[in-house]
Amino acid sequence: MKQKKQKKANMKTFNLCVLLSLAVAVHCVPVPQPSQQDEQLAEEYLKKFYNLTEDTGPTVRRGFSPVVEKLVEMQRFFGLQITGALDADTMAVMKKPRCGVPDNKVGSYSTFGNNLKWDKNSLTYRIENYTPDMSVPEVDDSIERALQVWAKVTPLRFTRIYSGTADIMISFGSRAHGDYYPFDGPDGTLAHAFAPSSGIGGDAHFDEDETFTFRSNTGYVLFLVAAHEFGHSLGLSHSDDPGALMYPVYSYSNPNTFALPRDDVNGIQSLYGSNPDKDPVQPGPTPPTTPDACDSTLVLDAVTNLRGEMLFFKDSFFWRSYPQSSTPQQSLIRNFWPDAPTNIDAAYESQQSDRIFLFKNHKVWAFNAYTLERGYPKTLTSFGLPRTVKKIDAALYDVESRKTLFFVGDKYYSYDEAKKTMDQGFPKRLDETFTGLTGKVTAAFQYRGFTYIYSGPYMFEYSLRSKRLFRVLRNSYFLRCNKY
Ligand SMILES: [Ca+2]
Ligand SMILES: [Ca+2]
Ligand SMILES: [Ca+2]
Ligand SMILES: [Zn+2]
Ligand SMILES: [Zn+2]
Repeated sequence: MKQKKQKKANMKTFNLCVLLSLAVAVHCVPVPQPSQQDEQLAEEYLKKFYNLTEDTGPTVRRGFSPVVEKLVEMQRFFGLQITGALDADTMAVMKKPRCGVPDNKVGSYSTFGNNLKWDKNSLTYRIENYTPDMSVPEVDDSIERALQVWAKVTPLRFTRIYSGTADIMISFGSRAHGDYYPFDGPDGTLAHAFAPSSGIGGDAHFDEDETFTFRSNTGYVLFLVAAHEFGHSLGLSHSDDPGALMYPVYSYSNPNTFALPRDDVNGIQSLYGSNPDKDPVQPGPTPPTTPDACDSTLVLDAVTNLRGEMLFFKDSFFWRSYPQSSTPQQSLIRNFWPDAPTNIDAAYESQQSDRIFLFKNHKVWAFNAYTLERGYPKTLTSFGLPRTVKKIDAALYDVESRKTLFFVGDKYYSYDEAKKTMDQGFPKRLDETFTGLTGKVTAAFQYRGFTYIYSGPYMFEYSLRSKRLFRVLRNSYFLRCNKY
């Protein structure tokens, strides 16, 4: 009998590793040596997804082993710190559930090259067998909708056949299943698919050792996994855009509200063009776009410190910036805090209680590492803010005074973290303390003793103690654009 493991909190476990590693950076605990198990896992990962081979000829080139070269390639793809070592962040990414197709290029959407695509727009598909995890109609519906994701934005049309050989043969199998790419049991590789060509080309295989679901966020949503795999079946390779469907790592999103992201639309249309039947009156949802650190007009939702790092929030995403590194790593908020809201208003870190607070409208969420604290979300009144305050623009923790400042319109409040009460004499007018600030406050945080107040794409640098404005900077001062 086949054993099926419950994958209830997989992502969470990995995320914890990532967050705990933040503590390492602050407290300068020596990085622990990777275990033998991790080393072996890493080697297999690099062989499977980064084309690391056993015999790479002369192993030492300028002092770098092929393993380190491939590791650097992998770290670059995922926007990790390029250390060439098996640090905690790198191991955490390697342990995430993902697609079995190798990551062959750094960049946003990519194709397999050599114009590898179907030379016809009418394709057939056949579902060869079913997973016992879901009902037959649920599997049929998931597969059909996953193909329609691509049909909606291209001239491609899919017809189901029930016998014979289809262009896209779809099957479930475990371990060795008839090609040279055996699956690996529960987790790890979830599925793989082959680029367009005859025979096995276009076919999609799903690892039966996974628990697939129709729409639940426990187990893997078949629709999401299939939509990704069919991207390969049609000629797309992996994207390093963490918001893209073609990102190699699985992440849950609600299948009922799924819209194909911009990066994937651009990718598939580069091969097949747009949908000639698209309704010009009701063109459907706008493809979601991943925020770009290189966009000089970018207005951040919130900025905060977290255990010595800087976090920059925008829409469903955030960037982490390590003090020692110039490459910020972009991730989906839900991959770290599954219970957190997106499009937040404000964020701050209370060093007092080792919590990060996220604000949206009249609610506040408190997290310790990735865990939502009991009793949250609460309302803004839990801080003693008046009921008339329906949302805040920004929040900032002042290390020296141990006060948290809440920015609301042209005023700000001061909260005493130790006493857990609002300070008397507030709200104060912004310009009493922050001279030169004319526009609305959009985000705020402190770094190395300076206070940074964001207003749109600009950042005002103050000393709180002397109430002096030092410089007006651009977003890009901390959130570096790392293209080229
Ligand atoms: Ca085929
Ligand atoms: Ca697997
Ligand atoms: Ca804000
Ligand atoms: Zn893939
Ligand atoms: Zn296969």
